[in-house]
Amino acid sequence: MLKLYAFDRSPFGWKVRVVLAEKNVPYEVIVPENKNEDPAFARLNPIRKTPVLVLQDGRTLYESTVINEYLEEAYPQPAMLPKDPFERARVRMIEDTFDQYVYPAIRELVSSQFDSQPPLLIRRKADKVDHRLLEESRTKVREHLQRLEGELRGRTWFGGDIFSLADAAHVPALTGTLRILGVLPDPKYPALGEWIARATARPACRAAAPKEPTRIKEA
Ligand SMILES: N[C@@H](CCC(=O)N[C@@H](CS)C(=O)NCC(=O)O)C(=O)O
Repeated sequence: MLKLYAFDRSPFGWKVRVVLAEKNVPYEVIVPENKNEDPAFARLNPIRKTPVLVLQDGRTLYESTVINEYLEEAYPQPAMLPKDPFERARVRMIEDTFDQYVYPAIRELVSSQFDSQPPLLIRRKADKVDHRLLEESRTKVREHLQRLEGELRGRTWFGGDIFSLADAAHVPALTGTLRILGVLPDPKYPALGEWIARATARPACRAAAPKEPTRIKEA
């Protein structure tokens, strides 16, 4: 059986779990301990980040996008990339912008106003909030949501008719963190609201969700 080294609430492991569940691939989850010190974990991923996928023959893959591309090729059904070359590139572009830009903006939105004590986010008192970072990150997140809203106009999923690798990549933020923060749903983004309702109803998305979701604790 495949082994997935991942943390319950981490967005990159979560996005891989969505693809594994969509493709109905059996796997075992391993939560690494002391991953920064453990030489055995460094042999799995010298960058020491999760997720890591260990294949049945012991070979390993890391980087969530690469893992999901591997899963798409190794387990082609159901397809999570469209057939048309432009549409495939479009899906990859939307996925990549999550990893490179949306996730870092959300991380700043969180770190500017909360202390992290997993699974809790402890809201800081106003004088301990980094208001400049909060405003900057809020603006960035809104710009990304506006762009994603545009990508969904006239489409069921970011992949058009198919629930794609880009959809899987956005499940953690759109159905998780941004809902927990109260940023979504927002009537300004109706297509994203409908996407969230559809995504959260999917059995694979439910199966992939964290066992112990993040909660906010007011200071
Ligand atoms: N680009 C990597 C990012 C992976 C990543 O940042 N993983 C987080 C957990 S979601 C992690 O391992 N953080 C711990 C650390 O940086 O030491 C991917 O897509 O897999």
